[in-house]
Amino acid sequence: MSTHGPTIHNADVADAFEEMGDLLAIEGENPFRIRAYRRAGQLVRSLPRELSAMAGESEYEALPGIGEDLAAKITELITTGHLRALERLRRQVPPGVRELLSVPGMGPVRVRALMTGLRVKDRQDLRRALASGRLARLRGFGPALQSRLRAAVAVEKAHPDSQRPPLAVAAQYAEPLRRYLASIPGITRVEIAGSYRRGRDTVGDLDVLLCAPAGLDVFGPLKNYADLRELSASGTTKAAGVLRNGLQIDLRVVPEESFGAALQYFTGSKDHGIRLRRLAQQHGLKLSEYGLFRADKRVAGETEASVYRALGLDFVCPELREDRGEIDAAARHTLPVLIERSDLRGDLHVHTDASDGLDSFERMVAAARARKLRYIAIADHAKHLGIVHGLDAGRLARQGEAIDELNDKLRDFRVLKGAEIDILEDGRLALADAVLAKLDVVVIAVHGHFGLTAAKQTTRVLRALDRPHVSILAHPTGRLLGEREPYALDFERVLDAASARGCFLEVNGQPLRLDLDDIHIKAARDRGVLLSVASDAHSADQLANLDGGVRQARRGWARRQDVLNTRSLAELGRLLGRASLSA
Ligand code: DGT
Ligand code: CA
Ligand code: CA
Repeated sequence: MSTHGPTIHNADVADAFEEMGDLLAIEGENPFRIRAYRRAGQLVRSLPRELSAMAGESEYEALPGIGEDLAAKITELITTGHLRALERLRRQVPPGVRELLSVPGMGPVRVRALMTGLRVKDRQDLRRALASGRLARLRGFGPALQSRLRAAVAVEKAHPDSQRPPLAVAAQYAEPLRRYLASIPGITRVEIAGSYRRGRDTVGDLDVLLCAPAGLDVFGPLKNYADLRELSASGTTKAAGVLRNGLQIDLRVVPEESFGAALQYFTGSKDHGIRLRRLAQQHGLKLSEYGLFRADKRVAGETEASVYRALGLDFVCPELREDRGEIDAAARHTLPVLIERSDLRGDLHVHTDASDGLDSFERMVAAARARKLRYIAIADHAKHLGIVHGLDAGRLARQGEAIDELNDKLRDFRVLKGAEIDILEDGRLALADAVLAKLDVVVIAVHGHFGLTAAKQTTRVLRALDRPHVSILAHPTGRLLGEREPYALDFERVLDAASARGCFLEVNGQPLRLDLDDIHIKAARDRGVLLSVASDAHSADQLANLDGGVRQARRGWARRQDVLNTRSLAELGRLLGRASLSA
């Protein structure tokens, strides 16, 4: 790995495309081209597979929204590490102007207006234009925006690297690093601890634990790692570094006999660790990253399990170590038996090329069978304003016929008829009740009007849940990691409604959604509202999102019995109120 140039990750391609889109917009280019780059950027960022691991242009072109031109650009980036078109644009747009894009409230259209209207070329110019009142003369720069910009230019720009990357993005850096470290002679164990191991939805940094003989220089070989931007070692046991995407890494080398204690300590969470140490004290013991000690005698520490056992606790899975009652439960032997991926029998939210998916439903079915599922629900978008290629009642009926035909041929697998239906602003649904009645699974979701007040948003969602035939509320909080906060919603009331009406809440496994989050999952589970762990796959590959969904469900204490799609088809039919599925 060290002999080649740095790996080009999906995030690098996404950054390049998004920057292309921004720069073209500043240049006042064709909106379609701009949108094409932005869409491609978004798509690439959330791809579960690395582009660099794909077969090449033919496979890129099969991705939605990637045509010949973009496929060629991906190839150029991956093979050369550069994009000539981007470098050209960068030369045309002054750096200060580009930097203005990072000011909250500023987009390319506004940057362009500033540049052409007031010859603003950087932050300094913007600050002056605000101070002199000249900005007010510009169309679209009202008092509200002005005060927002004033506040924004007053504070120093946060370094974009300081954002917490989503777990799936961190994994694209962490796993190659893990493999590289494991290949260094002398290193016998590599564990990535911290929030990464706990499966948190985003991670602040990577905490890497290594086991190697005392005195071995492991950091020397690491300096050759292509994805590493900087590394500063203090001695042979401790180092800190930064990866090329800005992700920090903390490295520790620990001896075999205290590896478990160190793993326990650096896995955290901090609050879990503090509570554990307090418990150790109550037992007259001392717990540290070096082991569990009675006076000077080590009583445990070689494995994590030995530490928990010596404290009278059941083993606590990393996903649960957030100080949310897990230590008490471990002491009382009442920890939940967490759901595993192999418990899932189906996936109740997948898309096909009938709407905005990539693959035919036959391919989705084949991929689901290969992943040992017994049923999937095709839940393509229903037609509605702003939904591209959404299905209307007629196309949905024809898809239903095709599904019936396929089901007749399939053994040990069932394709369920479903749809993902927009919740309109007023809480109505984008399809009529009579159409919904014919479906096996009705997935509803908010896809717009995110900015409503909590009262309005809650009323809207409750009204939608009140419709007959509704099965599942998809990605219930609407967050997009790093991009969009959850909308305002009274989740307790949504839980009440779901519980009263026999509806289910989704745990969407898309890497940037992971929605519900762990806290909400636990609340739903505690209330007895079943969860649908779903891939929301838009291609056969993305069925892998189920893994992320399961990890998230585990963090919310979910057991097999808390999850709808662990049930047999007959049981599912009963829970969905669709007798036809039990046949
Ligand atoms: P992150 O990186 O912000 O996503 O979250 P973590 O949990 O990975 O936190 P990090 O990287 O600051 O530290 C890694 C682990 O090291 C943490 O989970 C527990 C342990 N640790 C760090 N600082 C402290 C501390 O002050 N007290 C205790 N008890 N443990 C600590
Ligand atoms: Ca960390
Ligand atoms: Ca750390």
